[in-house]
Formats: sequence, structure tokens, C-alpha cells
Amino acid sequence: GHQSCVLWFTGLSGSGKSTLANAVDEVLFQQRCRSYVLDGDNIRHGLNRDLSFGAEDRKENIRRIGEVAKLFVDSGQIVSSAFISPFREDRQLVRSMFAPGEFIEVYVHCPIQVCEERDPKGLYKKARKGVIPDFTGVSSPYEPPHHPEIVIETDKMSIEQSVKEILAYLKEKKIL
Ligand code: GGZ
Repeated sequence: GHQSCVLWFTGLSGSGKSTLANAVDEVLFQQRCRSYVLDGDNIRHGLNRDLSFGAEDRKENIRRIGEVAKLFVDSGQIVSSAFISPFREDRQLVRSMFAPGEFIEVYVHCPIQVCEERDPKGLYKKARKGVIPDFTGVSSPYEPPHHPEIVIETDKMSIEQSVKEILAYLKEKKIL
């Protein structure tokens, strides 16, 4: 058995949040943990399809995701949540919904220049042209966490190494 918790990945578009969350989920599955990933694919396209990228809607996006994460945690799972979640106050609100130690903020740090070079969906290019308004890091702010539990620098570390670091944290905290 294992404890339940939420791994709250936060960072810029293209920083590697979803990739990391899915890689962690994969290893947890192999270790017979009950684990689930929340990301744009299953939330932004479903439950939150009515929300835009304006500040108020991002706030509501994160609030709802926090509530969903809480349901999964109550059901005994390890939740990996991968959203930009650019505002400190919104992340703080989600943190306050959980018991101490249950909310683990993972700052997926990567210089914007590197995210922009990766640009897998061509979104930065569109944002620079002004085709996409309010784009995080270009025309909308990203507020980095002051005291994240874990920092992963995806321009310096492999996915494998990053996953190891996160798993080591979970073991150290006796979640695994
Ligand atoms: C930022 C945007 C925007 C704007 C569309 N700003 O790299 P992606 O494509 O796959 O991930 C980004 C995703 C961000 O959604 P989140 O729900 O994580 O954002 S937030 O937590 O701020 O609510 C990006 C795409 O949606 N996308 N427009 N304007 N990212």
C-alpha cells in the first residue's frame, strides 16, 4: 500500500509537465501504486472546455482541477496534475484544500528560450505574432513558486533522472 497525495506540476508551456507526469505515472503503475494523471487532454478538453485563457478562467480552471484532484486523493490515489497554473495565489488555494504533506508542488523549470525552441505545437510562434493572445511567458505572466517541494530543471536533467528524483522524494516522505 501507499499514501495518497497530489504531485502538482507547474511550469511554462513546453517545460515538460505532461511528459514528466506521465513518466512518473508509468513507474508508479509498475510499482503497483494507484495513480492517475490530470492534464489538458482529459480536463481542458472535457470538464473545463467552457474555460478560456483569461486570468479569471485560468483561476477557475485551477480551482476545479484542485477539487477533482481532491476526489482522487480521497479515493486513495497518487494524482499527477500537469497544468501551467501560472498564478501563485491559485496554487496556494489548491494547496490549502489538502492536508499538510498531501500537496507536493513540483516546479518544472525550463528557460523560456528553451521552451520556445522546443515549441512542439508552434504555439510560441503564434503567440509572438499575436495570433494567440494572453500566452503564458509571452503576453501573460508566470509566477514561479517561492517554496516548491521539488524543482526539476528539464533543460539540464533527463526525464529518467527527474522521475528518480520525484520517486526518491515520495519514499523519503514515506508516501511509497
Ligand atoms: C498558455 C495556452 C494558451 C495560452 C492555449 N497560454 O503546451 P500546451 O499548449 O499543450 O499546454 C498549454 C495549455 C495550457 O493549459 P493549462 O490548463 O495548463 O493552463 S492554465 O493552468 O494557465 O489554465 C498550451 C495551450 O493550453 N494553450 N492557449 N494563451 N497556454
